[in-house]
Amino acid sequence: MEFQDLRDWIQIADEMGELKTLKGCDWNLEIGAITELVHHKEDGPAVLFEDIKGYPKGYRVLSNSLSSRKRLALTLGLPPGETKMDFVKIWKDNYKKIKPIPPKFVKKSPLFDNVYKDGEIDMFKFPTPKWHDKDGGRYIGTGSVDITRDPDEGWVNYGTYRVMIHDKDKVGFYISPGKHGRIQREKYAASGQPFKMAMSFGHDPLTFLVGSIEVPYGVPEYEFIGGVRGEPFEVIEGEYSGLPIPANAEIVIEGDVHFDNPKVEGPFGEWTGYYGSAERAEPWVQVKRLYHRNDPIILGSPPGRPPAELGWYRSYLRSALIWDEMEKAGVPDVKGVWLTVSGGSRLMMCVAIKQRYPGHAKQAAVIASQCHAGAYLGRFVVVVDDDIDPSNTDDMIWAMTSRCDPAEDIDILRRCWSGPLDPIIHPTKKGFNSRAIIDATRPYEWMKDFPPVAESSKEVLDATAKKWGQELFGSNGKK
Ligand SMILES: Cc1cc2nc3c(=O)[nH]c(=O)nc-3n(C[C@H](O)[C@H](O)[C@H](O)COP(=O)(O)O)c2cc1C
Ligand SMILES: [Mn+2]
Repeated sequence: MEFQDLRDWIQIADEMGELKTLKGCDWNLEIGAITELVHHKEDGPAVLFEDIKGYPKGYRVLSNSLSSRKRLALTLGLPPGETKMDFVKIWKDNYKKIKPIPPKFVKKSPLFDNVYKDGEIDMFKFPTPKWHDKDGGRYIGTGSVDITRDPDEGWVNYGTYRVMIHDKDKVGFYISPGKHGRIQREKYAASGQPFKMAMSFGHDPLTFLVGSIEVPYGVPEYEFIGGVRGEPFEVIEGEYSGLPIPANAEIVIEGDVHFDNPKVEGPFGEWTGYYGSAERAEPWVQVKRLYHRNDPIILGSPPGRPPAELGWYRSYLRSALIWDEMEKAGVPDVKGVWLTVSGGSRLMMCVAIKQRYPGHAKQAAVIASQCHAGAYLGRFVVVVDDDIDPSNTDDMIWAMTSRCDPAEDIDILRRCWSGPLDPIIHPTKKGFNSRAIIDATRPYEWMKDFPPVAESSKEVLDATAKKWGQELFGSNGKK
């Protein structure tokens, strides 16, 4: 792996031409708006904010770290491939080989350069952005990980769950039902035993990435990070909580979770593009220790109206997981899977298959819509033939509009897995939603007689692009 911490990563991204540095921006909405401008664009740059208004010169924020394929490949230590589907395949093959590796406990960390205890803690000492106009507060935790230990089973989870500053020594957090941190939190709430928690607000982007994808229950994310890196991930033991904390982190807190007098958390702009879960009273953390490196960097990744960073990188990763789960469920000849970034990498999925038998397309669609990686808060599943690139929205819509007769080819699944964030579900009915299964393949029974496609053969197009592409487009035409 080319980087050991966020600072190495920033330097490499800069050398790759993948980073912009801006000076003099305002934490109040300006950093958020700039992040929106860059994350709405495919392969937009990462942005490092320096000299933030009202804060010491070295205190920085990095946003949009993972939204380009090149930076995602850097972060995972993999080649970027030539196309989106290439990289989905590269990650799918790599994912199968990852074996969790136990962490290495170390004593030294630059986090110990600045340590604050009870009475000295001020969470407002960092240039935490107010990301969007209607947010209920300043969210220091967006590209962050919340660190919790299962009180019965003993294993530790790192989950990316948003964190809002309530007060100079109090923060709030939100975890959706079913997430690992939420299951653990509910065990503490039920037993009444003390619940200590740690949170890291800046670290290398691989830590964030792993904290925000579906690592299996019971597997500590730091062991999965070790597996991706091919070497143990270094952690320190938190002085207050005893929890394993990334040694390479920039800003970390430890504290006690309070269930009494819950505090209003939210609203916060969410990945669906709305304030769907509104604001609720939630448990909060009394901060007992604050550690930070000199000149600390917050890693920011605000969700919001798609396309956004969390859609770009998770479309690659989650599409590969769905593909893998479909194969494990015995669906043959899957040729590609893509979650559209405009659906927040969940709400719309396209699956390409080579049709082998009657019913193959429906089988593929139903399994894709209900397998673990695809089931939560989905909406539309489109199945296409293998001449369609599922990551190309124009291709997918052409297939839908030309190979799908709605009355025949659309089915609805009801009472599927949704959640509080689903904007179209009325607040009193949240929890379930429905799925549209759209068969946009050529009808199996008369596939051979289906009208031929009006275009030159692939060989002719490829040869022509090779000959003239540079002159016409300044590239070979591939993305
Ligand atoms: C930027 C970002 C913010 C997120 N915020 C939350 C959140 O506030 N609450 C939540 O439950 N999940 C949130 N998620 C999704 C979780 O990180 C994701 O479901 C992850 O798999 C949870 O970890 P777990 O599988 O260990 O529970 C967020 C993801 C990203 C990328
Ligand atoms: Mn987990």
